[in-house]
Amino acid sequence: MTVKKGKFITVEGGEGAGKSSNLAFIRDLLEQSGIEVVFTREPGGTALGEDIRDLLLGHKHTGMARDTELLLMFAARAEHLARIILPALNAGKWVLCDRFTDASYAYQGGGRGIDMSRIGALETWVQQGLKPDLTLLLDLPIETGLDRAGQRSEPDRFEVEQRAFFERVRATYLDIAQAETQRVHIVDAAVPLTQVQQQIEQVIGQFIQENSNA
Ligand code: Z5A
Repeated sequence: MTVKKGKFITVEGGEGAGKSSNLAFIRDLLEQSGIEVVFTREPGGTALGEDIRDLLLGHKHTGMARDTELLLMFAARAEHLARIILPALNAGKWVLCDRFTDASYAYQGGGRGIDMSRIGALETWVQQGLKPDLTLLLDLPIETGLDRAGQRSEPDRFEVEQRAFFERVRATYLDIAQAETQRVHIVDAAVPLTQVQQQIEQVIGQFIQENSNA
């Protein structure tokens, strides 16, 4: 895989954590510092990836096997890396991505119970060592997140899962954060939006300072 020059930032979290509410805020912070940002999401980010997203989130294939779900996530990711993420990083742009491989560990590993080593094998194959430089994990209690998410549109194929599923997703995210303290920063997402954004501003500000001349 080609050596990258830009920085790769991902945002993760459970249901209703506020990713959508905060991604534009993060993009503004980066752009205000003169950084050229490519803003994208997973699953999706490419035409093929968005088609895969429809298969994954829609209700046409409700009984999809968990391995199929995992492989589709990584198929979309391979396309995303090849067409969007790597070209942008190699051109010196920063990439801001709504979810990435931590979500595969959390949802397919923690949530669905797929062995983490099998996810790791796919990660190695598809990413060949590429990892985000910074990950913001928006964390909040399951009840709060589900209450917030419930006030929105019709639930997708993941949002209809039981509470225990989301507890496992959250626990896996927190395990990753504990194991990778340099990369993953936990943001308390249960507090009002202005306070969430204060925490984000601090982490992003420091990251820009450390990397703007890199
Ligand atoms: N998935 C996977 O399984 N494996 C993978 O590898 C990948 C993904 C990459 C993609 O959905 C799904 O794919 C996801 C995991 C799975 N599962 N689900 N569902 P997504 O990421 O596109 O959708 P989502 O997770 O449901 O995110 P969302 O719908 O965009 O929600 P959100 O961005 O976290 O929340 P929000 O829309 O910003 O906020 C929710 C509501 O709360 C909204 O009304 C806000 O106004 C409100 N809100 C937000 N923040 C606050 C605060 N601080 N206080 C009060 N109210 C707030």
